[in-house]
Amino acid sequence: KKIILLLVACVGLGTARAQDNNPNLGIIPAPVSVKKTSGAFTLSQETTLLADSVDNKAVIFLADYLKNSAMLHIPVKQNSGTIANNSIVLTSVGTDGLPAEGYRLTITSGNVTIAARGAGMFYGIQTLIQLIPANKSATAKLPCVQIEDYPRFGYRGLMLDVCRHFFNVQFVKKYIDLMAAYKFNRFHWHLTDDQGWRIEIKKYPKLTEIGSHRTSTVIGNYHDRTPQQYDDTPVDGYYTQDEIRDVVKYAADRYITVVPEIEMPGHAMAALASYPELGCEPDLGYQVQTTWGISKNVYCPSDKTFAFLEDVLTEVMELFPSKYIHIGGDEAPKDVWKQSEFCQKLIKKYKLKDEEGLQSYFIQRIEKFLNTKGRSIIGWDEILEGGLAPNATVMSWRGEQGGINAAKQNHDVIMTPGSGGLYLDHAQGKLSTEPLTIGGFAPLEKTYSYDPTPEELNNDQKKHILGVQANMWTEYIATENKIEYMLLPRMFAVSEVAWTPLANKNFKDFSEVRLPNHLAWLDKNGFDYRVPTAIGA
Ligand code: TNX
Repeated sequence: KKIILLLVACVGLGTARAQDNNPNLGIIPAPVSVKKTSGAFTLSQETTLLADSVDNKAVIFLADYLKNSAMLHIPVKQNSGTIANNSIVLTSVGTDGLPAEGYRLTITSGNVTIAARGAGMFYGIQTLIQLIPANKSATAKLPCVQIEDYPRFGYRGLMLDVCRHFFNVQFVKKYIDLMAAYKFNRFHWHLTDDQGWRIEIKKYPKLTEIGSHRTSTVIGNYHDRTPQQYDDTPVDGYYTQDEIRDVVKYAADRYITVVPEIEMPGHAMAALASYPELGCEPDLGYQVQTTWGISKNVYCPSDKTFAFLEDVLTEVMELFPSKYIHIGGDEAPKDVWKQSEFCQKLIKKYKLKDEEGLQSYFIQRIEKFLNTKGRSIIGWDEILEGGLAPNATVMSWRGEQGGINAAKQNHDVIMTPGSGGLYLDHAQGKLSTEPLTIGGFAPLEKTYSYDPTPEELNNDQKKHILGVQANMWTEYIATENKIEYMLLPRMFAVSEVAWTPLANKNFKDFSEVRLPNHLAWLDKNGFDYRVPTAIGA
């Protein structure tokens, strides 16, 4: 019996993500500055939690965490100015000179203090949580330390494609929980595509009646990896507007903005199947697509289509407070527009150069609509073709060149190149031993080593790099377990790309010293993940 108890105690300690003996205390993403001092703070049921405001959402998050995960029922008290020993103090005092989203966490043997404002308080709390053993006994010792920390980039994103396969609200929240714990702040929700329309739009019920159902899937040999396979499992599902509001609030409570993506003019088959009049050939018999890859059918740039998209975006704006609305823009073949008399007339009428000019006209018209409502667009880097919309932010996915060109034109950029290891649908190891993936290779070290600021840009241009994002496309990911396997631990690497100053990044320290405790924490919490191996193994 004693041996079993001892084992349990060891496992308990192992689940603290922090490590006393590591200069970064085991924290991921590695902070800006960590100065260890001697001694420890004892966290217990007698500890008090003092805050400037008891209904601050970061403060509530900590109290809930202590109650649910650390079994410490510690009510929040208003800070009256006198601070007794054995308190956790959350305060805006002492934040002078802190950059946006930053915090100062000081642990002495007497008290824990987090000085921060807004999101910074939430991130200070996330760091503190990493220092608390998850299944601690009645008390826990936290190492004395002074941490000053703030992010390298303001946009720290993760994308989830819920179109190719659908994932329910509960799982989306789990994804958001992971993001919050590792200091991501933008959840890019890919809601519409050829293979499924996943957001309820009241004015156009057929989008979900028809567009959210796929009868079967042809698993093509997209990258010559597999013989053609046929899967007759139907893929159905969409989020009601109430569910979306719930997710948006859940994310906001964790300082995460949800950026919705409504694809146009391509990746629109599910919409065309629902409302064929939005295509250039309404009698063609559009179907929700059952194969992967690029569809040659796209929205027709007609007044009907613009009225439809404005209606859709109006409902989208009511649901999502995000300044940015992602309008897609990628992979829109121009063959149909080339052959359409209507499109050719438009090109003449608006004195456009060609079909690329027409796509640029399309995106600019949508941008104008969203700008008048106080919103801004993000588009995939194809929106550079034919000329950028005046205020557009570019997501550079086909390498960095699109982002470089956009920054040189004084446009904001989010770097998310597949070639930089940011495509989480790419394999993490030897194809022969990995589960089926789409092609592409993104081992942990490659993801970790990515730097979103290309040498070629001067310092002013670099300011346009708002940040970085990793993408989870789900053609070959049908289950929650597989998402976790593809996400973990690569998203931890992405968190350091997005948060940690370049000078503090160190793959050996990350992977060999700090990561094991985080993997133990994943084990403890029942996540699937890929055990890291040397590159190519
Ligand atoms: C390209 S990245 C796409 C997606 C696919 C992905 C697969 C982008 C803007 N478009 O439609 O799912 O590749 O890796």
